[in-house]
Amino acid sequence: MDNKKINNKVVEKGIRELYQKDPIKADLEVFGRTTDPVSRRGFLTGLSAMGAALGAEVVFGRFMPSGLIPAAFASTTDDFKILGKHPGLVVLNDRPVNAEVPVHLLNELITPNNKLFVRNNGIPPEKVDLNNWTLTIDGESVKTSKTFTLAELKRKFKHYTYQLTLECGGNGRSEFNPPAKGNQWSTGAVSCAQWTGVRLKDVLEYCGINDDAVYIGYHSADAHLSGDPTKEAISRGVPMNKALENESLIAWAVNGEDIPMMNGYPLRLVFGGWPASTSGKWLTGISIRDRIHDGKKMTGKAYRTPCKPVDPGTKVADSDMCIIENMPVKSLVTFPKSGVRHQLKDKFIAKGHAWVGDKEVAKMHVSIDFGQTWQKVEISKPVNRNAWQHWEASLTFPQSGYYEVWAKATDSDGVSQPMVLPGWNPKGYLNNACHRIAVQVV
Ligand SMILES: Nc1nc2c(c(=O)[nH]1)N[C@H]1C(S)=C(S)[C@@H](COP(=O)(O)O)O[C@H]1N2
Ligand SMILES: [Mo]
Repeated sequence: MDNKKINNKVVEKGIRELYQKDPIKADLEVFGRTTDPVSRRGFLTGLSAMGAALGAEVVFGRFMPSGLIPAAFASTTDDFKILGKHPGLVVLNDRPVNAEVPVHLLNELITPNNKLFVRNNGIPPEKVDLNNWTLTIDGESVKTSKTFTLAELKRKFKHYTYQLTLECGGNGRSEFNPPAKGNQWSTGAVSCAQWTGVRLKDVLEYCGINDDAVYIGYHSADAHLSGDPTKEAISRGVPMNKALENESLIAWAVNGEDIPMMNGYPLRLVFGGWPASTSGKWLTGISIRDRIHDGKKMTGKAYRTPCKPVDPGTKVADSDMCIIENMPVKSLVTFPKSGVRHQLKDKFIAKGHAWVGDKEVAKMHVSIDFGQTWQKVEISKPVNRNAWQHWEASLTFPQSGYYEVWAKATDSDGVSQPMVLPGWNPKGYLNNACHRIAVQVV
């Protein structure tokens, strides 16, 4: 759909931009929809204009929250190409390279290598010499520092393969209001591929871990954007308990192949369920620290949220920001593509994935009436810890018209996804609001 002309009005700005600035005003400008101050729902005159723009009546329009861009208009259409990646990836930035995957391309149970999103903080190494690539384990809390070649790593330690969910802490950032600086990810900074390597714990234990060990921090071969060789692009890590989990890997392969250059070739850390920024790419070193790792993007506001909730737009002191650990419960509708036309008489099949940090997704629900009612749907067991799970729903609609299918996952502690944007935070992390698609029933 053309974002510039909606409801026969030429909209000067993109609909996203309008809604980002002032959602209630945008409703009025675009659809003439004003908000009932008590119910916070749009008055019906605007809804019929919205229906006209969508080409069908919004059947459950009376339940539709105001200030919400219809999902039919909300998708982005820009696409560029990155070598070795699916042409459908959306490039958000080219220096450093950042690219996300449109949600309908994430339908596979195991994300293929050409659909692994790319999030670079610096400039990847240009040439990789496999025979001379080494990994050094050091730090205040290592018993004996050691350096391994790739061949030694592969020979000395047992190999494991796990399917692991990697999601950027900033996935979903584009929805925050006031906006947060940084890559404006929509929903596509997530993957779940099969990673092969050695257990981080086997390597650390081989070197010896002192009792005062608190954290591990990684070091990598990518360059800082400034080109200054004394600066690291990023150097993050995890507490010892996460480092010593069975599924925490030092990996050299993904889906049975070499790791793609952009995703960390030839060696990387993989910590499923944690902000993907902890999964160091182009890995050259791991320090066992006697303190919380203080490398680049561990301090200040990076990958941290306010320890206590704040009002949108609040300036928060660095000392009141807490490090993000495991990621919150979330799900996607990966099939069909938003905007699909569907025959009223047919069954409607929707599919997707759901995941949550170090826990399991226990329940999955979908709604076709903006959350007034939810239907419980099938969800699979994870193939291993930290792997995403798959859900499938078979739905029917009461009459023809415009609908949205919303999905909501609930984790093993009973915590569900919020329908609207969760706690605003200065850097726009952890948006796990429900995902939705538009359906035209004819
Ligand atoms: N060396 C290095 N590791 C890195 C990064 C980086 O820029 N350099 N980016 C991190 C961030 S912020 C994310 S979200 C993930 C992205 O992994 P991917 O690009 O393979 O999807 O890698 C992490 N590991
Ligand atoms: Mo990230």
